[in-house]
Amino acid sequence: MIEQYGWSEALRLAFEPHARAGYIPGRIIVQQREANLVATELGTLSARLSGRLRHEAREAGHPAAGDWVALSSSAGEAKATIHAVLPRRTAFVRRAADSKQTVQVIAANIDIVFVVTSMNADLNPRRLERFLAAAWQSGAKPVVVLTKADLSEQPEAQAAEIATLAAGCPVLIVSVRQGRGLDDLKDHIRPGETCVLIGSSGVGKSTLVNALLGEERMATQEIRAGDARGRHTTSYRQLFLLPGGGLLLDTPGIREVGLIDADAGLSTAFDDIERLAEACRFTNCGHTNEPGCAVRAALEAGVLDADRWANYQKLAQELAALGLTKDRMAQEVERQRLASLQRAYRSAKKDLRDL
Ligand SMILES: Nc1nc2c(ncn2[C@@H]2O[C@H](COP(=O)(O)OP(=O)(O)OP(=O)(O)O)[C@@H](O)[C@H]2O)c(=O)[nH]1
Ligand SMILES: [Mg+2]
Ligand SMILES: [Zn+2]
Repeated sequence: MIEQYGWSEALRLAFEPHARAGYIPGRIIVQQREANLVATELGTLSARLSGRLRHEAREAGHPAAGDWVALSSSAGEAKATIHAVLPRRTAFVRRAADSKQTVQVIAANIDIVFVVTSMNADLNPRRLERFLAAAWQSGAKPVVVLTKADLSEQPEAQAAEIATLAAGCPVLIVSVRQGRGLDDLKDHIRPGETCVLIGSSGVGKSTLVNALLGEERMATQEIRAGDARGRHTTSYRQLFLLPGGGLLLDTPGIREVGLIDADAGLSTAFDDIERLAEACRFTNCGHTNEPGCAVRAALEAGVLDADRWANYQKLAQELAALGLTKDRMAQEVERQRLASLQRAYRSAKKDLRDL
């Protein structure tokens, strides 16, 4: 059963120490504040964090949808306790809205990030660039999904425009209302792979989940008439097994994604700009009035869009401003790693004593 959820040989190896401790593996398929639902060989269990994990979660963040975890469960009970989280292969993270320090993991161990935006008032190139930077940083592959194509006069022209800022990642035109583009979407969801839908409230993420499942499993709701914003219908993250064998994670709408440690993501999302900057005469060119500046030349020739350039600078500044915080977070991660090594060492010593 857990093979369906992407359990692999690599995971089995990573799990060995936990198996020796008597724990069973599982994948978080529903993440809620208090209890998570975890898919295991014993079926779907409702699981809470162990006291120690709960304590650590205050700083390191909670285990997330898509995480593989080590569980204990008493026979015959549908309840379990999560003791450890396996290292993540990839993760889509954002800075929590209320804090500069807290990282929120939105989806773990994902292969594809569908960046979803609808072809109405929601379509905002600058926000899309920000989402794409975060998506590239996750380690998964981004795919842009333009929904509600039925509302656009010229969906192809709009998609072509979006493709110019999407740095080589696929741009799909979809309309659930017209049944359009769903096969293209399915083609990106391979058996055993995990895809996550990310985007503002009301863009039609849950509608896509229902369409791909072939049944209404997620509630959906009309957007507001006044400003076309969504109503935050989905309130928790849930991973679905699709008929084709792929896995799709629905998430609550997020309007903003605060970047965190996204240097590599920014470079990939703005690959065109990075390449221009390499062509500047001076390696430390500030792209203001230096002679031989390739960026200014591209701006003047209209090859580089001025808004895109401004957005790149803004995101780069945002990351630079986080620089200090980032160092502090790195220290914290190192502290936690040492602490958990010490714990493992102590319990190994105890095991030896108990022999
Ligand atoms: N015209 C049109 N409307 C659509 C389409 N797909 C979804 N909608 C409508 O958009 C509204 C919002 O859809 P949801 O699926 O609830 O949006 P969501 O992204 O899940 O929103 P949150 O859960 O709040 O993040 C619903 O009224 C849907 O019927 C489409 O292809 N065309
Ligand atoms: Mg929804
Ligand atoms: Zn320059």
